Amino acid sequence: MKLNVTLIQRVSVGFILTWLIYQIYTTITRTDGQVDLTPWLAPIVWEGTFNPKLIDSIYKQQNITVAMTVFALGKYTVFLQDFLESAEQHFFVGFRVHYYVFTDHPEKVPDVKLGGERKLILMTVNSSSRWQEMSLGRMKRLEMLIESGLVNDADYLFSLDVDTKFYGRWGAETLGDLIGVIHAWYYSSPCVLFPYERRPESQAFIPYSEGDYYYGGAVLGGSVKCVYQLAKSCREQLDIDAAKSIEAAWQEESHLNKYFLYNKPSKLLSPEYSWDDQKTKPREIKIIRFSQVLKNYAEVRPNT
Ligand code: UD2
Repeated sequence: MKLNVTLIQRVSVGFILTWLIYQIYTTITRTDGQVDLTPWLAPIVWEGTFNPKLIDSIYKQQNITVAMTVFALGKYTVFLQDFLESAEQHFFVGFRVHYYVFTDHPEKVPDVKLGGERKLILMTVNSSSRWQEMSLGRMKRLEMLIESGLVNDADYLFSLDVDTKFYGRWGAETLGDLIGVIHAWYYSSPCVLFPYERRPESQAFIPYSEGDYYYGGAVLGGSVKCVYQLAKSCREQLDIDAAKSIEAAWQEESHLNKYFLYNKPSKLLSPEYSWDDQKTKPREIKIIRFSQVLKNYAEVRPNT
């Protein structure tokens, strides 16, 4: 009897290990030169899978405008200089780009020299006393910006974290209807380890049996219409949670993950497009294009 129990335990451990290895193997789908596809046949953009000149020339013929929103509230204005200067070097170079900078401290927005056909629109907003609200409020502000008609002239819209910096090209390969980025800390983790919201009472709830990828909240994008649907839906879900005094595990990032589970992105950006300066570059990451910079949370956040 004792022997049987030990055998069952060994078989179970063996089964779990095999399953974990299989999950990790199927999650790391990095290939060289070949286009990676999600199970719903959306491409995952990795270095070496596209021709930058060719893809830019296709979109240049269409004379597109790319809008980008960035939020710098409270002390996060300190990140704007590096963010904007590096964006000028790498983000849609040669395209018409409109930056919408949301801030409660317009006087702290640096005067960065912009290239031709690139402009910055300052959006002054009210301050907030909690960092969670500044992060959460982005969906509502994005929804309102699109409703206001201000971005009507844009074909595509991205919303990016400000505590970041561009280190490499970010061009037309990132365009599509609905764009999400695979989180740098979870691209090789099995789905059950993703930090999705696991409490059923939250609108962001995802059960352990579901999930495709873990998407970072630092990057979202797509056509203005699709970004509007995303922002509106996430804002509605956030409002329902707020009415029940629930804040999802990773604020709007949790709701974004729920949205993408049922509204699959048409293109995924690899973690090259949202790395973390804290994280050493492994072999499978050929280039870091955009990355979260190191920050002292106690210094930049009004509350911790
Ligand atoms: C993660 C996500 C972030 C967001 C957050 C959950 C990544 C790399 N980052 O980062 O996108 O989903 O978790 O809430 O996936 N902000 C201000 N002022 C503040 C606080 C925040 O302007 O005082 C804005 C700013 O644009 C910032 C963003 O909100 O980039 C997200 O806040 P964060 O970077 O502090 O969040 P973090 O590092 O936990």
